Amino acid sequence: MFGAATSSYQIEGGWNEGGKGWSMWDHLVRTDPDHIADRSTGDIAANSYHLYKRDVEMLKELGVSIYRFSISWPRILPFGRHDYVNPEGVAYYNNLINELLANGITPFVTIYHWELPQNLNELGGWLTEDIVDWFGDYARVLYRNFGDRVKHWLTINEPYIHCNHGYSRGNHAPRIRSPGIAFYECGRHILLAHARAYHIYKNEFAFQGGQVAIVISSDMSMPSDDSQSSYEAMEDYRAFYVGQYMDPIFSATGNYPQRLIDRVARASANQGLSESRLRPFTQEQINYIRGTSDFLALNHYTSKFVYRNDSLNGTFEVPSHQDDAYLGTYPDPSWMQGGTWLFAYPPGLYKLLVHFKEKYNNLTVYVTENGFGNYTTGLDDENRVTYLRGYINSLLDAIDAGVDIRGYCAWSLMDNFEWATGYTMRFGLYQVDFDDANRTRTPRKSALVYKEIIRSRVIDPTYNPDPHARDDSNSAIVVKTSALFILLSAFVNTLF
Ligand code: GBH
Repeated sequence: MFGAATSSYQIEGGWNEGGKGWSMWDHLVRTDPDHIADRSTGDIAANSYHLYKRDVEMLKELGVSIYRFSISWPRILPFGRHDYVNPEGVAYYNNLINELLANGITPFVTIYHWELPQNLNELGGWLTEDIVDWFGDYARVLYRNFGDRVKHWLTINEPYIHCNHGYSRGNHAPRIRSPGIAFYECGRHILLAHARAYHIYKNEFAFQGGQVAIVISSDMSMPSDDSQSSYEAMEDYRAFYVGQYMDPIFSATGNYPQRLIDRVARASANQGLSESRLRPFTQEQINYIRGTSDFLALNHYTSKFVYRNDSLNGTFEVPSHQDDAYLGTYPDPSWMQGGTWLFAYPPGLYKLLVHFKEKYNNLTVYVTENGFGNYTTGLDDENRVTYLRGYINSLLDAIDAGVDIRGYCAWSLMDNFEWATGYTMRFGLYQVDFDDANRTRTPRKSALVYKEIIRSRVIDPTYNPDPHARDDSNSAIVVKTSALFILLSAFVNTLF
Protein backbone atom coordinates (compact mmCIF):
# COMPACT_ATOMS: atom_id res chain seq x y z
CA MET A 1 0.00 0.00 0.00
CA PHE A 2 1.34 3.39 -0.95
CA GLY A 3 0.37 6.54 0.88
CA ALA A 4 1.20 10.08 1.87
CA ALA A 5 1.57 11.64 5.31
CA THR A 6 0.96 14.94 7.10
CA SER A 7 0.40 16.13 10.67
CA SER A 8 -2.29 18.41 12.04
CA TYR A 9 -0.34 21.42 13.32
CA GLN A 10 1.76 21.43 10.18
CA ILE A 11 -1.19 21.70 7.75
CA GLU A 12 -4.53 22.45 9.41
CA GLY A 13 -4.52 26.09 10.46
CA GLY A 14 -7.88 27.07 11.95
CA TRP A 15 -5.87 27.50 15.13
CA ASN A 16 -8.63 29.29 17.06
CA GLU A 17 -11.64 28.14 15.07
CA GLY A 18 -14.36 25.63 15.82
CA GLY A 19 -13.85 25.62 19.58
CA LYS A 20 -10.23 24.49 19.47
CA GLY A 21 -8.01 25.02 22.53
CA TRP A 22 -4.33 26.00 22.57
CA SER A 23 -1.54 23.53 22.05
CA MET A 24 1.99 24.15 23.26
CA TRP A 25 2.88 25.06 19.66
CA ASP A 26 0.15 27.73 19.56
CA HIS A 27 1.73 29.02 22.74
CA LEU A 28 5.30 28.89 21.43
CA VAL A 29 4.66 30.73 18.16
CA ARG A 30 2.94 33.64 19.90
CA THR A 31 5.17 33.96 22.95
CA ASP A 32 8.46 33.33 21.17
CA PRO A 33 8.06 34.31 17.49
CA ASP A 34 11.79 34.90 16.94
CA HIS A 35 12.35 31.26 17.54
CA ILE A 36 10.77 30.27 14.18
CA ALA A 37 13.18 30.78 11.25
CA ASP A 38 10.80 32.97 9.23
CA ARG A 39 8.75 34.18 12.24
CA SER A 40 5.81 32.24 10.85
CA THR A 41 3.12 30.24 12.66
CA GLY A 42 0.79 27.34 11.98
CA ASP A 43 -2.20 29.66 12.49
CA ILE A 44 -3.33 29.11 8.89
CA ALA A 45 -0.64 26.77 7.56
CA ALA A 46 -1.96 24.99 4.44
CA ASN A 47 -5.50 25.72 5.69
CA SER A 48 -6.53 22.07 5.57
CA TYR A 49 -9.11 22.81 8.25
CA HIS A 50 -11.06 24.35 5.36
CA LEU A 51 -9.46 22.61 2.38
CA TYR A 52 -9.58 18.97 3.45
CA LYS A 53 -11.70 18.05 0.41
CA ARG A 54 -8.96 19.32 -1.89
CA ASP A 55 -6.46 17.25 0.15
CA VAL A 56 -8.49 14.11 -0.47
CA GLU A 57 -8.75 15.04 -4.15
CA MET A 58 -4.93 15.21 -4.28
CA LEU A 59 -4.62 11.80 -2.64
CA LYS A 60 -7.03 10.53 -5.27
CA GLU A 61 -4.95 12.14 -8.04
CA LEU A 62 -1.86 10.37 -6.70
CA GLY A 63 -3.70 7.07 -6.55
CA VAL A 64 -2.59 6.29 -2.98
CA SER A 65 -4.46 3.88 -0.75
CA ILE A 66 -3.29 5.27 2.63
CA TYR A 67 -3.49 8.76 4.12
CA ARG A 68 -1.57 9.19 7.35
CA PHE A 69 -2.73 12.30 9.21
CA SER A 70 -2.85 13.29 12.87
CA ILE A 71 -5.54 14.54 15.19
CA SER A 72 -5.04 17.76 17.11
CA TRP A 73 -5.52 16.93 20.81
CA PRO A 74 -6.79 20.45 21.71
CA ARG A 75 -9.22 20.45 18.77
CA ILE A 76 -10.92 17.40 20.29
CA LEU A 77 -10.31 18.24 23.96
CA PRO A 78 -9.84 22.04 24.18
CA PHE A 79 -8.85 21.80 27.84
CA GLY A 80 -6.84 18.62 27.46
CA ARG A 81 -9.03 16.40 29.61
CA HIS A 82 -11.89 14.22 28.47
CA ASP A 83 -14.64 15.84 30.56
CA TYR A 84 -15.41 18.17 27.64
CA VAL A 85 -15.31 16.84 24.07
CA ASN A 86 -15.55 19.54 21.38
CA PRO A 87 -18.31 18.56 18.92
CA GLU A 88 -16.94 20.76 16.13
CA GLY A 89 -13.55 19.07 16.41
CA VAL A 90 -15.17 15.65 16.21
CA ALA A 91 -17.20 16.83 13.19
CA TYR A 92 -14.07 18.00 11.35
CA TYR A 93 -12.33 14.64 11.65
CA ASN A 94 -15.58 12.77 10.87
CA ASN A 95 -15.82 14.75 7.64
CA LEU A 96 -12.21 14.02 6.74
CA ILE A 97 -12.45 10.32 7.56
CA ASN A 98 -15.73 9.93 5.69
CA GLU A 99 -14.35 11.75 2.64
CA LEU A 100 -11.32 9.43 2.64
CA LEU A 101 -13.42 6.28 2.92
CA ALA A 102 -15.79 7.48 0.20
CA ASN A 103 -12.73 7.70 -2.04
CA GLY A 104 -11.35 4.29 -1.11
CA ILE A 105 -8.45 5.65 0.98
CA THR A 106 -7.55 4.00 4.30
CA PRO A 107 -6.91 6.41 7.19
CA PHE A 108 -3.82 5.83 9.34
CA VAL A 109 -4.40 8.15 12.28
CA THR A 110 -1.65 9.51 14.49
CA ILE A 111 -3.08 10.23 17.93
CA TYR A 112 -0.24 12.53 18.98
CA HIS A 113 2.03 14.42 16.62
CA TRP A 114 3.42 16.87 19.20
CA GLU A 115 0.33 19.01 19.90
CA LEU A 116 0.09 18.84 23.66
CA PRO A 117 -2.68 21.06 25.06
CA GLN A 118 -0.88 24.03 26.64
CA ASN A 119 -2.65 23.72 29.99
CA LEU A 120 -1.45 20.11 30.31
CA ASN A 121 2.02 21.33 29.41
CA GLU A 122 1.78 23.81 32.27
CA LEU A 123 0.86 20.96 34.60
CA GLY A 124 4.10 19.19 33.70
CA GLY A 125 3.44 17.75 30.25
CA TRP A 126 5.65 14.81 29.38
CA LEU A 127 7.65 15.26 32.57
CA THR A 128 4.90 14.02 34.86
CA GLU A 129 3.55 10.49 35.06
CA ASP A 130 0.04 12.00 35.16
CA ILE A 131 0.27 12.20 31.40
CA VAL A 132 -0.20 8.45 31.21
CA ASP A 133 -3.80 8.99 32.40
CA TRP A 134 -4.29 12.12 30.29
CA PHE A 135 -3.10 10.45 27.13
CA GLY A 136 -5.04 7.24 27.73
CA ASP A 137 -8.27 9.17 28.32
CA TYR A 138 -7.71 11.18 25.15
CA ALA A 139 -7.03 8.04 23.10
CA ARG A 140 -10.26 6.47 24.43
CA VAL A 141 -12.24 9.47 23.15
CA LEU A 142 -10.76 8.93 19.69
CA TYR A 143 -11.43 5.17 19.64
CA ARG A 144 -15.01 5.83 20.77
CA ASN A 145 -15.71 8.52 18.18
CA PHE A 146 -13.75 7.30 15.15
CA GLY A 147 -12.88 3.64 15.79
CA ASP A 148 -15.86 2.32 13.86
CA ARG A 149 -14.07 3.57 10.72
CA VAL A 150 -10.39 3.97 11.72
CA LYS A 151 -8.59 0.61 11.99
CA HIS A 152 -4.98 1.80 12.10
CA TRP A 153 -3.98 3.87 15.11
CA LEU A 154 -0.51 5.33 15.57
CA THR A 155 -0.14 6.43 19.17
CA ILE A 156 2.82 8.81 19.41
CA ASN A 157 5.04 10.25 16.71
CA GLU A 158 8.80 9.80 17.19
CA PRO A 159 9.57 9.69 20.93
CA TYR A 160 13.26 10.38 20.30
CA ILE A 161 12.68 13.47 18.14
CA HIS A 162 10.01 14.83 20.48
CA CYS A 163 12.15 14.36 23.60
CA ASN A 164 15.34 15.54 21.95
CA HIS A 165 13.93 18.70 20.39
CA GLY A 166 11.32 19.52 23.03
CA TYR A 167 13.10 18.59 26.27
CA SER A 168 16.83 18.43 25.48
CA ARG A 169 17.85 20.85 22.71
CA GLY A 170 14.82 22.99 23.46
CA ASN A 171 14.21 24.07 19.87
CA HIS A 172 10.68 22.63 19.72
CA ALA A 173 7.78 23.15 22.14
CA PRO A 174 7.87 23.18 25.11
CA ARG A 175 11.45 24.48 24.70
CA ILE A 176 12.89 22.81 27.78
CA ARG A 177 16.66 22.40 27.82
CA SER A 178 17.46 19.46 30.05
CA PRO A 179 19.53 17.01 28.04
CA GLY A 180 20.60 14.94 31.04
CA ILE A 181 17.31 14.56 32.90
CA ALA A 182 14.12 15.65 31.10
CA PHE A 183 15.30 13.90 27.93
CA TYR A 184 15.02 10.51 29.68
CA GLU A 185 11.90 11.32 31.70
CA CYS A 186 10.08 12.35 28.52
CA GLY A 187 10.92 9.03 26.84
CA ARG A 188 9.91 7.03 29.89
CA HIS A 189 6.49 8.67 30.11
CA ILE A 190 5.94 8.35 26.37
CA LEU A 191 6.50 4.60 26.62
CA LEU A 192 4.08 4.28 29.54
CA ALA A 193 1.46 6.50 27.85
CA HIS A 194 1.76 4.57 24.60
CA ALA A 195 1.28 1.30 26.48
CA ARG A 196 -1.77 2.73 28.26
CA ALA A 197 -3.38 3.68 24.92
CA TYR A 198 -2.58 0.21 23.57
CA HIS A 199 -4.14 -1.59 26.54
CA ILE A 200 -7.24 0.59 26.48
CA TYR A 201 -7.77 -0.38 22.86
CA LYS A 202 -7.22 -4.09 23.46
CA ASN A 203 -9.36 -4.17 26.63
CA GLU A 204 -12.24 -1.93 25.61
CA PHE A 205 -12.24 -1.67 21.82
CA ALA A 206 -10.96 -5.01 20.55
CA PHE A 207 -14.39 -5.50 18.93
CA GLN A 208 -13.46 -2.71 16.49
CA GLY A 209 -10.85 -5.07 15.07
CA GLY A 210 -8.09 -2.52 14.47
CA GLN A 211 -4.37 -2.28 15.14
CA VAL A 212 -2.32 0.04 17.35
CA ALA A 213 1.35 0.91 16.86
CA ILE A 214 4.02 3.38 17.92
CA VAL A 215 5.89 5.56 15.41
CA ILE A 216 9.67 5.26 15.72
CA SER A 217 12.14 7.51 13.92
CA SER A 218 15.42 5.91 13.06
CA ASP A 219 18.36 6.96 10.97
CA MET A 220 20.61 4.16 9.75
CA SER A 221 23.88 4.15 11.68
CA MET A 222 27.13 2.61 10.51
CA PRO A 223 30.58 2.46 12.10
CA SER A 224 32.95 5.07 10.69
CA ASP A 225 35.70 2.46 10.22
CA ASP A 226 36.25 -1.16 11.18
CA SER A 227 37.78 -0.42 14.58
CA GLN A 228 36.25 -1.88 17.72
CA SER A 229 35.66 1.62 19.11
CA SER A 230 33.61 2.71 16.08
CA TYR A 231 31.58 -0.48 16.27
CA GLU A 232 30.93 0.11 19.99
CA ALA A 233 29.98 3.72 19.28
CA MET A 234 27.48 2.56 16.67
CA GLU A 235 25.96 0.09 19.12
CA ASP A 236 25.66 2.88 21.66
CA TYR A 237 24.06 5.17 19.09
CA ARG A 238 21.46 2.49 18.42
CA ALA A 239 20.88 1.88 22.13
CA PHE A 240 20.48 5.55 23.02
CA TYR A 241 18.48 6.86 20.09
CA VAL A 242 16.49 3.88 18.82
CA GLY A 243 16.67 1.04 21.36
CA GLN A 244 15.68 3.31 24.25
CA TYR A 245 12.22 3.46 22.68
CA MET A 246 12.05 0.24 20.67
CA ASP A 247 13.51 -2.36 23.01
CA PRO A 248 10.97 -1.96 25.82
CA ILE A 249 8.18 -2.55 23.26
CA PHE A 250 9.67 -4.87 20.63
CA SER A 251 12.44 -6.88 22.34
CA ALA A 252 11.96 -10.16 24.21
CA THR A 253 13.30 -8.76 27.51
CA GLY A 254 11.07 -5.69 27.35
CA ASN A 255 13.60 -3.46 29.04
CA TYR A 256 15.91 -0.63 28.02
CA PRO A 257 19.06 -1.80 26.20
CA GLN A 258 21.64 -2.92 28.76
CA ARG A 259 24.34 -0.66 27.32
CA LEU A 260 22.06 2.37 27.74
CA ILE A 261 21.33 1.40 31.36
CA ASP A 262 25.04 0.87 32.04
CA ARG A 263 26.36 4.03 30.44
CA VAL A 264 23.83 6.37 32.07
CA ALA A 265 24.34 4.65 35.45
CA ARG A 266 28.12 5.00 35.18
CA ALA A 267 28.01 8.66 34.16
CA SER A 268 25.47 9.44 36.90
CA ALA A 269 27.70 7.78 39.51
CA ASN A 270 30.72 9.74 38.26
CA GLN A 271 28.65 12.90 38.71
CA GLY A 272 28.06 11.98 42.35
CA LEU A 273 24.38 11.17 41.93
CA SER A 274 22.92 8.46 44.14
CA GLU A 275 20.65 7.16 41.36
CA SER A 276 20.84 6.88 37.59
CA ARG A 277 19.29 9.72 35.62
CA LEU A 278 17.66 6.96 33.55
CA ARG A 279 15.07 5.77 36.05
CA PRO A 280 14.62 2.00 35.84
CA PHE A 281 11.26 0.47 34.98
CA THR A 282 9.74 -1.86 37.57
CA GLN A 283 9.11 -5.44 36.46
CA GLU A 284 5.41 -4.58 36.40
CA GLN A 285 6.06 -1.66 34.04
CA ILE A 286 8.25 -3.83 31.84
CA ASN A 287 5.42 -6.34 31.50
CA TYR A 288 2.97 -3.50 30.84
CA ILE A 289 5.01 -2.04 27.96
CA ARG A 290 6.39 -5.19 26.33
CA GLY A 291 4.63 -6.29 23.13
CA THR A 292 2.39 -3.24 22.86
CA SER A 293 2.74 -2.50 19.15
CA ASP A 294 0.95 -4.52 16.47
CA PHE A 295 3.53 -3.40 13.91
CA LEU A 296 6.40 -0.95 13.61
CA ALA A 297 5.52 2.42 12.08
CA LEU A 298 8.91 3.64 10.90
CA ASN A 299 9.95 7.17 9.95
CA HIS A 300 13.27 7.21 8.12
CA TYR A 301 15.06 10.03 6.32
CA THR A 302 18.84 9.77 6.53
CA SER A 303 21.94 7.82 7.58
CA LYS A 304 25.17 8.55 9.44
CA PHE A 305 28.56 7.22 10.42
CA VAL A 306 29.39 6.91 14.10
CA TYR A 307 32.75 7.12 15.89
CA ARG A 308 34.32 7.63 19.30
CA ASN A 309 37.77 9.07 19.90
CA ASP A 310 39.77 11.63 21.88
CA SER A 311 38.60 14.50 19.68
CA LEU A 312 35.30 14.27 21.55
CA ASN A 313 36.91 15.25 24.86
CA GLY A 314 35.26 18.36 26.25
CA THR A 315 32.70 18.65 23.47
CA PHE A 316 29.58 17.72 25.47
CA GLU A 317 27.65 19.37 28.25
CA VAL A 318 27.57 17.53 31.61
CA PRO A 319 25.17 16.00 32.38
CA SER A 320 23.58 15.25 29.01
CA HIS A 321 22.63 12.26 26.93
CA GLN A 322 25.32 13.36 24.50
CA ASP A 323 27.90 13.07 27.28
CA ASP A 324 26.37 9.78 28.44
CA ALA A 325 26.51 8.31 24.92
CA TYR A 326 29.86 9.89 24.13
CA LEU A 327 29.92 9.52 20.37
CA GLY A 328 30.18 11.57 17.23
CA THR A 329 28.28 11.25 13.95
CA TYR A 330 28.67 12.58 10.42
CA PRO A 331 27.20 11.91 6.96
CA ASP A 332 29.18 10.98 3.86
CA PRO A 333 29.83 14.28 2.06
CA SER A 334 29.00 12.68 -1.29
CA TRP A 335 25.37 12.06 -0.31
CA MET A 336 22.84 14.44 -1.87
CA GLN A 337 21.94 17.04 0.75
CA GLY A 338 18.57 18.63 1.42
CA GLY A 339 18.08 20.49 4.70
CA THR A 340 20.96 20.79 7.20
CA TRP A 341 20.36 17.31 8.60
CA LEU A 342 19.05 15.44 5.58
CA PHE A 343 21.48 13.46 3.44
CA ALA A 344 20.15 10.92 0.95
CA TYR A 345 21.59 7.43 1.21
CA PRO A 346 18.92 5.06 -0.19
CA PRO A 347 20.69 1.80 0.81
CA GLY A 348 20.34 3.00 4.43
CA LEU A 349 16.63 2.13 4.37
CA TYR A 350 17.35 -1.40 3.15
CA LYS A 351 20.07 -1.92 5.76
CA LEU A 352 17.89 -0.58 8.56
CA LEU A 353 14.93 -2.78 7.65
CA VAL A 354 17.08 -5.91 7.43
CA HIS A 355 18.70 -5.01 10.77
CA PHE A 356 15.28 -4.58 12.44
CA LYS A 357 14.01 -7.85 10.95
CA GLU A 358 16.94 -9.70 12.52
CA LYS A 359 16.98 -7.84 15.81
CA TYR A 360 13.24 -7.76 16.50
CA ASN A 361 12.07 -11.17 15.32
CA ASN A 362 10.62 -10.52 11.85
CA LEU A 363 8.45 -7.61 12.84
CA THR A 364 5.82 -6.17 10.47
CA VAL A 365 6.64 -2.69 9.17
CA TYR A 366 4.85 0.24 7.63
CA VAL A 367 7.14 3.07 6.58
CA THR A 368 5.05 6.00 7.79
CA GLU A 369 7.42 8.81 6.73
CA ASN A 370 10.20 9.11 4.16
CA GLY A 371 10.91 12.13 2.03
CA PHE A 372 13.21 14.89 0.91
CA GLY A 373 13.17 18.43 2.25
CA ASN A 374 15.09 21.41 0.92
CA TYR A 375 14.96 25.19 0.79
CA THR A 376 13.87 25.34 -2.84
CA THR A 377 10.38 26.04 -4.13
CA GLY A 378 9.15 25.43 -7.66
CA LEU A 379 7.69 22.45 -9.44
CA ASP A 380 10.86 20.93 -10.91
CA ASP A 381 12.00 19.01 -7.84
CA GLU A 382 14.55 16.73 -9.47
CA ASN A 383 16.21 16.02 -6.10
CA ARG A 384 12.98 14.81 -4.55
CA VAL A 385 12.36 12.59 -7.58
CA THR A 386 15.84 11.08 -7.23
CA TYR A 387 15.31 10.59 -3.50
CA LEU A 388 11.91 8.92 -3.90
CA ARG A 389 13.05 6.57 -6.63
CA GLY A 390 16.15 5.60 -4.65
CA TYR A 391 14.33 4.91 -1.41
CA ILE A 392 11.40 3.03 -2.97
CA ASN A 393 13.93 0.91 -4.83
CA SER A 394 15.66 0.22 -1.53
CA LEU A 395 12.31 -0.80 -0.07
CA LEU A 396 11.90 -3.33 -2.88
CA ASP A 397 15.32 -4.76 -2.00
CA ALA A 398 14.17 -5.16 1.59
CA ILE A 399 11.03 -6.97 0.45
CA ASP A 400 13.24 -9.29 -1.61
CA ALA A 401 15.29 -9.91 1.54
CA GLY A 402 12.14 -11.11 3.28
CA VAL A 403 11.28 -8.07 5.39
CA ASP A 404 7.53 -7.97 6.11
CA ILE A 405 6.72 -4.51 4.74
CA ARG A 406 3.05 -3.69 4.28
CA GLY A 407 3.07 -0.05 3.29
CA TYR A 408 4.99 3.12 2.49
CA CYS A 409 3.99 6.74 3.07
CA ALA A 410 5.83 9.66 1.51
CA TRP A 411 6.39 12.72 3.70
CA SER A 412 4.73 14.89 2.74
CA LEU A 413 1.52 15.17 0.74
CA MET A 414 2.12 18.93 0.59
CA ASP A 415 4.39 21.73 1.81
CA ASN A 416 3.72 22.56 5.45
CA PHE A 417 4.89 24.28 8.63
CA GLU A 418 8.23 22.59 9.24
CA TRP A 419 8.38 23.35 12.98
CA ALA A 420 11.26 25.68 13.94
CA THR A 421 12.22 26.09 10.27
CA GLY A 422 8.76 27.49 9.50
CA TYR A 423 7.97 27.51 5.78
CA THR A 424 11.61 27.80 4.69
CA MET A 425 11.96 24.06 4.30
CA ARG A 426 9.71 22.24 1.83
CA PHE A 427 8.80 18.55 1.77
CA GLY A 428 5.69 18.55 -0.41
CA LEU A 429 4.81 16.35 -3.35
CA TYR A 430 2.37 19.22 -3.85
CA GLN A 431 3.65 22.76 -3.64
CA VAL A 432 1.53 25.07 -1.50
CA ASP A 433 1.43 28.78 -2.27
CA PHE A 434 1.54 30.32 1.21
CA ASP A 435 1.22 33.86 -0.21
CA ASP A 436 -2.10 32.99 -1.77
CA ALA A 437 -5.15 33.22 0.47
CA ASN A 438 -6.47 30.09 -1.25
CA ARG A 439 -3.32 28.16 -0.37
CA THR A 440 -3.33 26.77 -3.91
CA ARG A 441 -1.77 23.32 -4.17
CA THR A 442 0.07 22.32 -7.35
CA PRO A 443 1.66 18.92 -8.07
CA ARG A 444 5.42 18.93 -8.40
CA LYS A 445 7.30 16.61 -10.71
CA SER A 446 7.76 14.26 -7.74
CA ALA A 447 3.98 13.94 -7.41
CA LEU A 448 3.69 12.91 -11.05
CA VAL A 449 6.54 10.42 -10.71
CA TYR A 450 5.11 8.96 -7.49
CA LYS A 451 1.71 8.64 -9.17
CA GLU A 452 3.25 6.71 -12.07
CA ILE A 453 5.18 4.40 -9.70
CA ILE A 454 1.94 3.64 -7.87
CA ARG A 455 0.00 3.10 -11.10
CA SER A 456 2.56 1.00 -12.95
CA ARG A 457 4.29 -0.63 -9.97
CA VAL A 458 7.53 0.09 -11.81
CA ILE A 459 10.31 2.56 -11.04
CA ASP A 460 11.14 3.82 -14.51
CA PRO A 461 14.17 6.16 -14.41
CA THR A 462 13.39 7.42 -17.93
CA TYR A 463 9.89 8.63 -17.07
CA ASN A 464 10.19 12.39 -17.24
CA PRO A 465 6.87 14.21 -16.79
CA ASP A 466 6.63 17.98 -17.15
CA PRO A 467 4.91 19.48 -14.10
CA HIS A 468 4.23 22.70 -16.03
CA ALA A 469 2.29 20.98 -18.81
CA ARG A 470 -0.87 20.07 -16.99
CA ASP A 471 -4.16 19.72 -18.77
CA ASP A 472 -6.47 20.88 -15.99
CA SER A 473 -8.55 24.03 -16.29
CA ASN A 474 -6.08 26.28 -14.42
CA SER A 475 -3.21 25.60 -16.75
CA ALA A 476 -5.57 25.93 -19.72
CA ILE A 477 -6.12 29.51 -18.57
CA VAL A 478 -2.36 30.00 -18.33
CA VAL A 479 -1.90 28.62 -21.83
CA LYS A 480 -4.64 30.86 -23.25
CA THR A 481 -3.20 33.91 -21.52
CA SER A 482 0.26 33.28 -22.87
CA ALA A 483 -1.15 32.68 -26.38
CA LEU A 484 -2.88 36.03 -26.07
CA PHE A 485 0.41 37.59 -24.98
CA ILE A 486 2.20 36.19 -28.04
CA LEU A 487 -0.52 37.58 -30.31
CA LEU A 488 -0.29 40.96 -28.61
CA SER A 489 3.48 41.14 -28.84
CA ALA A 490 3.29 40.12 -32.51
CA PHE A 491 0.88 43.00 -33.00
CA VAL A 492 3.12 45.42 -31.09
CA ASN A 493 6.07 44.29 -33.22
CA THR A 494 4.19 45.21 -36.41
CA LEU A 495 3.93 48.78 -35.10
CA PHE A 496 7.71 49.25 -35.13
C1 GBH B 1 9.70 14.11 11.08
O1 GBH B 1 10.71 14.09 12.02
C2 GBH B 1 8.43 14.66 11.70
O2 GBH B 1 7.60 13.59 12.10
C3 GBH B 1 7.68 15.58 10.80
O3 GBH B 1 6.73 16.27 11.53
C4 GBH B 1 8.65 16.51 10.11
O4 GBH B 1 7.98 17.45 9.31
C5 GBH B 1 9.58 15.70 9.26
O5 GBH B 1 10.27 14.80 10.05
C6 GBH B 1 10.65 16.48 8.53
O6 GBH B 1 11.57 17.03 9.45
O7 GBH B 1 16.62 21.82 11.93
O8 GBH B 1 18.54 20.89 13.06
O9 GBH B 1 16.61 21.56 14.31
C7 GBH B 1 11.94 13.63 11.50
C8 GBH B 1 13.06 14.20 12.23
C9 GBH B 1 12.67 16.45 12.99
C10 GBH B 1 14.70 15.75 11.98
C11 GBH B 1 13.12 17.90 12.90
C12 GBH B 1 15.13 17.18 11.89
C13 GBH B 1 15.01 19.37 12.84
C14 GBH B 1 16.51 19.41 12.90
N1 GBH B 1 13.29 15.62 11.98
N2 GBH B 1 14.56 17.97 12.94
S1 GBH B 1 17.10 21.02 13.07
